[in-house]
Amino acid sequence: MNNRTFTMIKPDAVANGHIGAILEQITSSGFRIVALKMTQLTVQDAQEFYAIHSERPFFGELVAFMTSGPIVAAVLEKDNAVDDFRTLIGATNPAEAAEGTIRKKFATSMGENAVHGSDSDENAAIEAAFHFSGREHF
Ligand code: FUP
Repeated sequence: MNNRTFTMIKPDAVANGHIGAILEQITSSGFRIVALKMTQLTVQDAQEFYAIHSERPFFGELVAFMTSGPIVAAVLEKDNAVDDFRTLIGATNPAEAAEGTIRKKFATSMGENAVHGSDSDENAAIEAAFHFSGREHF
């Protein structure tokens, strides 16, 4: 699946009214939306999704933040999707994100950084399957 990635518009960006602007930047950058939904993670969902970070000091805050309100989950298609999407969103810390990137424009802090983007093709497939059934991919 090297032409697909998974993203979430996180609770901060949803609460701040940025769903439309972020989806517009994603599609105008050449990504096709394959799957899309607004949903809210349970604590169990967030703990499972971010299990790789479970020993990190920020894990509790991360889970609390990611369950604090609705998110928009999506699967995106483009050549070189994982790497190109990570370039489009910018560095994890918005203070270090390049000008024009989604995190530079819409994120408020390292913890509340507006969007998620998968870090590998393998994780993109796992994360897409976590949120969407086969019949929800178009
Ligand atoms: P990214 O791949 O850019 O989303 O970043 P990571 O997978 O390293 O981190 C996942 C999420 O954990 C980030 F989006 C925000 C949070 N995080 C912190 O709150 N503090 C940190 O020091 C690192 C990550």
